[in-house]
Amino acid sequence: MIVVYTTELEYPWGTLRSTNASKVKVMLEEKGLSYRVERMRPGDLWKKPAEFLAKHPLGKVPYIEDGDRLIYDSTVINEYLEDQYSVPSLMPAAPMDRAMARMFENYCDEAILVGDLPGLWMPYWSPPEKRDLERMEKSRAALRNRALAFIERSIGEKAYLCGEFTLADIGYMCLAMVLQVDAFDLGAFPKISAYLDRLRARPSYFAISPATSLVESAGRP
Ligand SMILES: N[C@@H](CCC(=O)N[C@@H](CS)C(=O)NCC(=O)O)C(=O)O
Repeated sequence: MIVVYTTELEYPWGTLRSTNASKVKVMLEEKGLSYRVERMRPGDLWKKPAEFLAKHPLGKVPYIEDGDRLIYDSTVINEYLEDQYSVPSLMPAAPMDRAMARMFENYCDEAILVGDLPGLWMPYWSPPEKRDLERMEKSRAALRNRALAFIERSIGEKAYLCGEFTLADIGYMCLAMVLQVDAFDLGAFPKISAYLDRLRARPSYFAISPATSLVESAGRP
């Protein structure tokens, strides 16, 4: 059984999860693979004890163990899962379509998950009175000006970024998770609003939904 190492905690305002590790959980769910979640202490992400660095040399989550194989980085892990467990395929077939899927995936990582989203997401791991509201508002504005404007244009009339659901959409499911906790106003982005609702309606979203408890989302037998 595959083991996913991540950080997840329950709060009164929802179950919060590592965005990058949530990409991997959704991929495992979409592939119908058996897995177990191993939760690390959030403090270890900053303290980076030696035993953690021995597994992931950057001291980040996620990493997975698949038998005696250890793989880190959400993008690398999801490509590994696609290569190793090819049915159902979550990548288009044609080379240019595959490049498009990878570009959307890369955009989500760079502009959103390690770009403008942490400034909004990290404060939720603290009680309301300790949150930097100005930083959160700046992150919302940055998201609106860059990533949301780009996705609104890119999604067009399609159901998913590449037409069919692919690996490219998975990172945006993690955006859906964060914006749900934030009750983010998507009034100016009707296409994204419908797209994120479509992503939230997929059964795989249950594994990362803020409404899903830790007990309910510890893996798949
Ligand atoms: N490119 C990495 C980014 C992983 C990442 O930044 N994870 C965050 C949690 S969502 C983390 O571990 N942060 C601690 C740190 O940056 O040192 C991936 O996709 O896995």
